[in-house]
Amino acid sequence: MPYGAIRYETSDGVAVITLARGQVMNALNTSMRAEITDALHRAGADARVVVLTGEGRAFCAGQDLGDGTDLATLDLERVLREEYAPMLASMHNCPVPVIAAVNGVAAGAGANLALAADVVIAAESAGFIQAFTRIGLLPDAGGTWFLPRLVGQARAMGAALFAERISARQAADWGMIWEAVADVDFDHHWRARAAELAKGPTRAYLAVRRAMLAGAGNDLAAQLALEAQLQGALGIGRDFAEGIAAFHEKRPPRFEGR
Ligand code: LHQ
Repeated sequence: MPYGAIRYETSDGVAVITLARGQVMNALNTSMRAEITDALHRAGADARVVVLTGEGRAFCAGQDLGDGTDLATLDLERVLREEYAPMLASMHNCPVPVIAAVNGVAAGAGANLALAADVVIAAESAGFIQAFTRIGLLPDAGGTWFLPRLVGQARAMGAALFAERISARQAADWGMIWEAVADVDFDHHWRARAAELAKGPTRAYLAVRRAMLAGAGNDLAAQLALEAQLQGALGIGRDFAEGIAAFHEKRPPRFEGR
């Protein structure tokens, strides 16, 4: 699929998807959703980590509200089921870890797209806005699933009802994201983080995601059984053997992601 609404680059095991509609703050339209979905599938084969970021001063302003579509007659249920859900699923099920490098404002579905990543790193000047109720909607793109898990019910409800801008620093303090980084260091920092994960034990990272997310729906016995099952599979993998060898040889491990 040729890309026009995003850019896709890979190097040294890192795939970078850049939302590239800077003139509208990288607002999401049908093409961009299809391209992100496609690129996430591709990245799973091309790289050992994928980074989602935005061009210009925004990460993503959510649904494109100004592309001429008559929003009053748009079938929102269809758009969410057929275009947003596959995009979120391709992120959530991506066979390599996903980093959202939030370079600027992330609003509406743009905020929740970021929160679907495994790790969110934001520039200090960035912010997150659950903008939906400002236009009479509820948080979609997974917002009602991710937000309460990340920050708890009280903060999720406040963020949705007041629809205020939550600064990157506050988001980090709340545990909504992994870290807020000074703007001058941001680019270098997320690239270093991505490079680190690209050299890591990919299968272990995916097992971490799976177990962490399953925990909310499991009782302790079921979760211990899942951990045992996943650890059993990792225990016969090459990366575990390499990790143990490196430990004994007092050297950094050379993981292959297998
Ligand atoms: C935009 C947008 C935008 C187009 C800024 N679209 N142009 C799913 C299913 C289907 C339909 C409904 O929605 C959904 C899910 C959703 O995502 S609903 C939520 C949609 N997003 C929003 O409500 C956010 C709207 N934008 C804003 O609140 C502000 O623009 C933010 C806070 C993002 C940035 O504020 P400022 O930094 O003050 O910039 P600005 O407002 O001046 O915007 C700059 C330009 O970007 C401007 O264009 P212009 O030609 O005047 O320079 C905006 O019109 C354009 N823009 N967001 N979503």
